[in-house]
Amino acid sequence: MSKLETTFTRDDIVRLCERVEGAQKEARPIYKLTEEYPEMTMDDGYVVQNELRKRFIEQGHKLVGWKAGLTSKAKMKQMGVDVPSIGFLTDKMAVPEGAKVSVSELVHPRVECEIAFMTNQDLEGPNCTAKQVLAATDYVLPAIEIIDSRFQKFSFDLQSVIADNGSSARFVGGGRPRYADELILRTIGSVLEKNGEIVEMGAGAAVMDHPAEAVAMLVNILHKLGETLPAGSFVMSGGITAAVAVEPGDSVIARFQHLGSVSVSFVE
Ligand code: 0L1
Ligand code: MG
Repeated sequence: MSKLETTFTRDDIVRLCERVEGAQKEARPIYKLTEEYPEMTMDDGYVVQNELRKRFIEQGHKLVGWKAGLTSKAKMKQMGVDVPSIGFLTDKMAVPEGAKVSVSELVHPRVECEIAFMTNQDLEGPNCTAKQVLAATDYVLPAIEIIDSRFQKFSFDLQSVIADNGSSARFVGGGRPRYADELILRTIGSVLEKNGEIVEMGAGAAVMDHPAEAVAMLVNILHKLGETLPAGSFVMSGGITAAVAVEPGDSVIARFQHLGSVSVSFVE
């Protein structure tokens, strides 16, 4: 059962959900939700996100996993926040390795390199630990997340971002999946190249000291939402570095030590 406490009425939730859904589907920037609801809380943001997830599932989208966001200091600094967040991932957001992504379907596309986890056991909060996450991990793989803040001129705050499903837009998994116990995820290096130039680099420890800590955090937030993480979930642990803006014509490749690389390019 959800433990969220909302200040919103049912009408507020439906109206804000429809606003976010319209912005996502029509690639149309909107004002951050706190412009209208300055007292909006993070719980309010998750209530709107839950409604969006329900609507997408009713429309036939399949929930394939979750993403932890704002889990590295570089990302938090870039966005001016100090708390991580979570969002859901559906089959409609998945993009094959090497694909061309249309920028005209997005508002402010940016890319992040992330370590993703594929689980093989259910995980449940509120006290999930990184050790439990690793025990429930089938394998890890490299991923690129394409985030897309739908808010005008990036003028957003955490509450609005959470309602907007943590800026989730597309994701690409690939590279060389590996068993997590064969690797030291804290020290795995990652380099993000755009058009052949290195634009960001970092290591797994940038994500909450260990990417499995970010997944445990995600499971504990899911408990608040009244959800568990089922076996067979794809979970992205959060950008290792700051996000990098992309435009038509750009090609991006994320290279990971021991995990191979993932690439994607952008067209009009
Ligand atoms: O994936 C994430 O780190 C979430 C980012 C949310 C804020 C943004 O749009 O950068
Ligand atoms: Mg991310």
